[in-house]
Amino acid sequence: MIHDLLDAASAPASRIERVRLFALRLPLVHSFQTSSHRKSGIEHILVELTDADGGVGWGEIASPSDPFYCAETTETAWEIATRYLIPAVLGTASAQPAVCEAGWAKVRGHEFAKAGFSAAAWDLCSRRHGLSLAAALGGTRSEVVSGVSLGIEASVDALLEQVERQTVAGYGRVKLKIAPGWDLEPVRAVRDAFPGLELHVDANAAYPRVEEAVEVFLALDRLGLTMIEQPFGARDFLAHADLQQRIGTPICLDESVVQIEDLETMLRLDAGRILNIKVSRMGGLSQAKRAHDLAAQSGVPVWCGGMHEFGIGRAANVAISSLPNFTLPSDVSGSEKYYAQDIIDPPVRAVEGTVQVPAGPGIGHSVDVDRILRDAGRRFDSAEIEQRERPLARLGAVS
Ligand code: OSB
Ligand code: MG
Repeated sequence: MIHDLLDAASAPASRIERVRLFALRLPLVHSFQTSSHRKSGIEHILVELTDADGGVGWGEIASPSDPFYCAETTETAWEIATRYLIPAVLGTASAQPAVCEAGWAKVRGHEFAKAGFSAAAWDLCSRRHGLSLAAALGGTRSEVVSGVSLGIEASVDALLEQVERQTVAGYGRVKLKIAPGWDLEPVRAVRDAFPGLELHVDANAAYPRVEEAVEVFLALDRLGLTMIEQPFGARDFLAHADLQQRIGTPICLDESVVQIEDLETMLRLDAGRILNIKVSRMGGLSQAKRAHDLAAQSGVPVWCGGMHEFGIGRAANVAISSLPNFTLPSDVSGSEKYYAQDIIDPPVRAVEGTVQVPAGPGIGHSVDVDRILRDAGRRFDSAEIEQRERPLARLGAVS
């Protein structure tokens, strides 16, 4: 029987006894530039939950270091995790995801921080019930089609070289980052050189809401793109709706959709016709599943976006991408596109642009705990704190 892990009553779990956090930095094999900034390495926070029976679950807080994609940073995630989320999960009766999420419900925002804890609870509980995370979430696919996301390069030639490299590696969909000054010329060049490639562009909210900006999108509309992702500001549903009425290419929203209500706004205003579901941006797997279900009911296809996750977050992205309405390629490219050595075994592998959904329990990969213990910078262990003074209950009091 498949337990519904969203329903506490049908999926019993014991309480969480210990939480550890590890801040880990990995170098990127190729530096990545978006409309806002350039990165050569990534620091994420890994969350380990241990329950009273010794069951363990892992999650990843994939917040960027700087508040340029959203307001969160690694620092704010660490603060929220240690002050509020750890006390919340230690104070709840069960490791069941819905119970943990209810435990921190009064904490507003901080979706990336919550998402790491949510994923760890899902991993722990699906393992406990002998289910793969994909099956626990309601996934139906045994493999997931992946695309790759390419940053802004120093020149059009350098970009063409990257596209060549990734198509040779087997990926059939490429997403290009665009920004004012880096849009029509590079996208046309890629379109001309790779006419059959499934191509889309992502502006990460970089365009002002002015008529000259719209001209760029009217021109991009003629290049046969699968979608144009998040041209305008996160709160600017109206600008997206106006543009969507003028172009045939579907607009895809990313930064704009943080809560289910945002998706409802997008649907009501026709501000986009595709949804990028990022587990981190939506505060975790339960919310991501809800967004998937609502989009499915509304006939809006979804795909899973990435935040350069290490293996733990990447595996959770593969699992959610196995749900039926993830009908467009997800950003779940193989680990080696970003990291020389991932922290899970085996790493995520894409063959001909396709990733197998693991059938083993939980995220379906083993976590390289020795490596994490060796290489992590900052760490937090609730067991050490409890031995010292047990301040957690006090810190958990939110008024
Ligand atoms: O908009 O998808 C985005 C990375 C950082 C911030 C925003 C985005 C991205 C990516 C990462 O495109 C793609 C990936 O993880 O494969
Ligand atoms: Mg995006």
